[in-house]
Amino acid sequence: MKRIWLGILVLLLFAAGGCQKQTEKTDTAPIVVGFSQLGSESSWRIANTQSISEAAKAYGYDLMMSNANQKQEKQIAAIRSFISYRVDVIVFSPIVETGWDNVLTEAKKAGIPVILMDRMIETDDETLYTAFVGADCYLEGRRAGDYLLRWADVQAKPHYNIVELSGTVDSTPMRERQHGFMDVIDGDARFTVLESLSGDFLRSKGEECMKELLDRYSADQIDVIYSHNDAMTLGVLDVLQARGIEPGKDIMIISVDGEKAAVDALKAGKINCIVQCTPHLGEAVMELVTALKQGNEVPKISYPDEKVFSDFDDLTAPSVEGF
Ligand code: GYE
Repeated sequence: MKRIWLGILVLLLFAAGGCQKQTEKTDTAPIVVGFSQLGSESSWRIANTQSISEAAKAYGYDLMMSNANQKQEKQIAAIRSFISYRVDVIVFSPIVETGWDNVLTEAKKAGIPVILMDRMIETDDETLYTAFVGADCYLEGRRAGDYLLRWADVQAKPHYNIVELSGTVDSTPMRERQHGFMDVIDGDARFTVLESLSGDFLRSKGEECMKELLDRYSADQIDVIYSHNDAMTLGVLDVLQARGIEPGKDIMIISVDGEKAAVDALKAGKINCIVQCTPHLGEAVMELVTALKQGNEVPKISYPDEKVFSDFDDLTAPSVEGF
């Protein structure tokens, strides 16, 4: 008899525990992070997704991850599902800058802090996100421009034609990498930007854009290609090489990111400059999550340290390494 009573007691305790888990989180429940990744368009993005998953694991947090395959509606739907699940913190990488106010207002009303990772939003209400962690893309654009100035001084030609391959229209890296670059070269009569085409951060579109450009211009009409990421740059290299044009020599190439294949191409003289942009943001994100859960103040904006690799440097140095 005693055994039966004990059995019933254990069952009741389990039932009570189960109920509690569904309705409210106990202090010992793991922290749940809802992460909306924007897609898988580049090696940068894939390394970034991995960095977030590994860091969540290392910190012992449960990660609810959803990949939006380049669609803003899917990101909005993912954020809504994180809100209804009542995750502890929402982390997301906004594909474009505008159109987030409604869903982020819902998150705010639900009392769920939002960390923007890698890309910014445009909003009149800064309280819609708690923190941003990611590259200073404006500085990256300026760094690309600074390299161009240095290179042009050495070449000492009177004039250079530039073609820009931009990333996803209206995304932070597209806007800021363009803005920073233009701010550096603006007013310098040596430079003309012939065209700016969007390759959407995709290798395949980088290829397409380059083919299109070579339909309109001969190779010697283009002096410089400024590409907003390595994926598109690698597509460009394929097209140039297939046409017998030597990238890095016949046309100067500036890229952004620093993935391994691009760093190898830099070392081989096919790319002249890579402005580094790190995808390894996981640790910084989880640090923020931890601070928020402990009720600590967090910085509104955190930028990682990044470098520039170029043919002005010693490219055999161990620090010149891709991800
Ligand atoms: O440079 C590019 C990626 O948002 C900084 O997105 C990121 C950019 C990165 O697809 O390769």
